[in-house]
Amino acid sequence: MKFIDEAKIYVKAGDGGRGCVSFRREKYVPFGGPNGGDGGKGGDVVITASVSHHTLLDLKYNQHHVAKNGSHGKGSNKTGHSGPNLVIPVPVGTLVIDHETGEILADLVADGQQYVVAKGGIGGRGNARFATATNQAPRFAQSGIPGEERWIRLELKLLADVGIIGLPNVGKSTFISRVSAARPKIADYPFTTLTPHLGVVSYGDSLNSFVLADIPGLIEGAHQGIGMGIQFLRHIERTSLLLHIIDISKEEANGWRDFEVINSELASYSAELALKPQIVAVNKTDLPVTRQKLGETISSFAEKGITIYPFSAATGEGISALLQAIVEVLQNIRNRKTENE
Ligand SMILES: Nc1nc2c(ncn2[C@@H]2O[C@H](COP(=O)(O)OP(=O)(O)OP(=O)(O)O)[C@@H](O)[C@H]2O)c(=O)[nH]1
Ligand SMILES: [Mg+2]
Repeated sequence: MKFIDEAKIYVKAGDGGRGCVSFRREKYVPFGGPNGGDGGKGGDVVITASVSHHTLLDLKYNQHHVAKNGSHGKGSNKTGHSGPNLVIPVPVGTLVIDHETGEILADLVADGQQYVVAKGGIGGRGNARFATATNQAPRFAQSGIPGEERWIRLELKLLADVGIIGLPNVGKSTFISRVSAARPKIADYPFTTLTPHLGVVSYGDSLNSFVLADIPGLIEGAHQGIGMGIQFLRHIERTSLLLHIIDISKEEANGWRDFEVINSELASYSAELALKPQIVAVNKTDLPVTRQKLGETISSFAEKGITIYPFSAATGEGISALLQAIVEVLQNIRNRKTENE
């Protein structure tokens, strides 16, 4: 399942510094010549593809990017310092588009690939440069050229990093709405979600943002077409990690049994999917029945070596610990991927 992440940003390169008007003044040198240095170049705005960035989320909230100006020239033929380039890191796979014309300026496909979106202005020439045989003491210098500026659009096709699985009604959609801008329908009946939804989640550092996919709930027999069937599993085939949500808020619910039902449906769909790492979380800890059954559920999973993350999508309790766990696992998987490359 593809999903476009977008950000529109304003970039302005630094202006060139002004050239200097200055004359040599030394004792016993009656006619010191002009010695005004040139202005420094303004910094460029450079977009750089980086494997450690995964979404455009931080750029959505940070729209203006202005590089520093070059400094002005000085006397004694000193050229002003150049403004440093302003580097904007984006995920690998980002398209850089001119907002006004719609023209694709760059397709950044490799780690470290760079594109200068706004060139810094060159510095103005100091008066030393204008000395001629007929005008040996020019009293003028150039001003610097302004840095380029433009609005650009960044576009990234995202693939989900984490897929949410579970029975209908466990609160998959409520969770994704709580942690991202995705707004799938939520209701107190099974099969509320009829199509997959993706959301970008940021947790802590923007480097840790990831894409979460909510798909319709599965039930026993889904592989035979019961309920919504298992065809939606193809949307999470390429994720790195599954978030398995369990609901024990009904008296008769048994967390372990539900967990096994879903896993056997996964296995009927694809052995590869069934082998993906899972984080298991119990939702609805705000409800008394859930709280009452939580201890025994945690122990029954612990016996199999599985940690349970309890949370409430309704109140937000436990969500931060759950996101932390997801981000840590993803980080490990991403690190391993980079090592292998
Ligand atoms: N009390 C309580 N109710 C919750 C919580 N999370 C979700 N719910 C409720 O559970 C019901 C189902 O929530 P959904 O988010 O639609 O569940 P789902 O897993 O997406 O369901 P399907 O799309 O049908 O598979 C809704 O009535 C939610 O309001 C929670 O933390 N506490
Ligand atoms: Mg849903």
